[in-house]
Amino acid sequence: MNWLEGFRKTRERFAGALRGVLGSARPDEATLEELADLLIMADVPLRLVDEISHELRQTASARETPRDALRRLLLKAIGPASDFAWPALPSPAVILLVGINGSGKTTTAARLAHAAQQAGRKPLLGAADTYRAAGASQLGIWAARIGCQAVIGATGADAASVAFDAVDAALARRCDVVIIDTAGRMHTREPLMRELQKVRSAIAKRLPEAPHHTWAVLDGTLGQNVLLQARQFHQMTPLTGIIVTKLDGSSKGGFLFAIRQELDLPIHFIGLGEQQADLVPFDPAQYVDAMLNTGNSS
Ligand SMILES: Nc1nc2c(ncn2[C@@H]2O[C@H](COP(=O)(O)OP(=O)(O)OP(=O)(O)O)[C@@H](O)[C@H]2O)c(=O)[nH]1
Ligand SMILES: [Mg+2]
Repeated sequence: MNWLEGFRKTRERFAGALRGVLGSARPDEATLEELADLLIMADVPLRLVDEISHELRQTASARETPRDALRRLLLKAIGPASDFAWPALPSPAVILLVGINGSGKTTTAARLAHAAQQAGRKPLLGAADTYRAAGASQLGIWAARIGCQAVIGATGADAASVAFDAVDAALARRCDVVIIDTAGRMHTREPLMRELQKVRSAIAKRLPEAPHHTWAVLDGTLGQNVLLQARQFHQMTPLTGIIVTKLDGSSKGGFLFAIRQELDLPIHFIGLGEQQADLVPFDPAQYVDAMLNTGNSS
């Protein structure tokens, strides 16, 4: 799945209006208003939409074309790429994944392990989702498929001790990246959220500087609603970044701008489909170009 296809639903929202804007040296007022409405529906933050409308009104007298102006604004709003790189991680490094139910944590843990392996690291998957038998076995199946090490917690086991065991096993087995999957939890459920603090301190007990990364895995179909989730998780267990999944099923792909503007956290990876290879490093320029592409196919 490529970027254009991954953001197809979002683009379809405003492609028509965008064509009107980009196709003329001087877009008319009705087209600009239509574009603003559609961008808002795609969850592009209001402030950015206002800025875009303002700038596009100026392009008639400026030397910059509407397309160049829009591209410049969007690139500025999305900011630079994250500096995450597998080779730069210390050895061993621990990455903790958190998020609400069904956001894509387990799938993402497996895909990250695969990506780490491709980058020449030796990953270990830790299944600290001990609420449901299915949670742990799902990750075990992934580990077998990828061919990587795994520590799978028994159903009902203490998530914190599974996380400890995973780090311990990684040290014993000389694995150098530990990816820990946790149970989905509502950001509003205080006791469940507290459990994350226990998981975190158990990890640090075995490896003092860990976890090196804590990433919130957010469901891209929910749009800006995930901002609140991310803030709550950030309070419980300081985040070092965001992963957004399911963008292929979302028409609100414009909310990545809101993440960058409201949360001040890097977006490390995004999910553009159901295949293993569909979790890709977030590339701001590819994102902006996918947004501005007005063709109707890949
Ligand atoms: N289309 C699409 N589906 C995805 C993507 N990422 C994950 N999914 C699907 O989302 C569903 C839920 O994924 P899981 O990884 O089980 O989610 P989870 O966060 O572990 O769920 P809980 O453990 O129940 O909280 C699965 O059917 C995945 O295949 C993506 O980028 N695109
Ligand atoms: Mg899961």
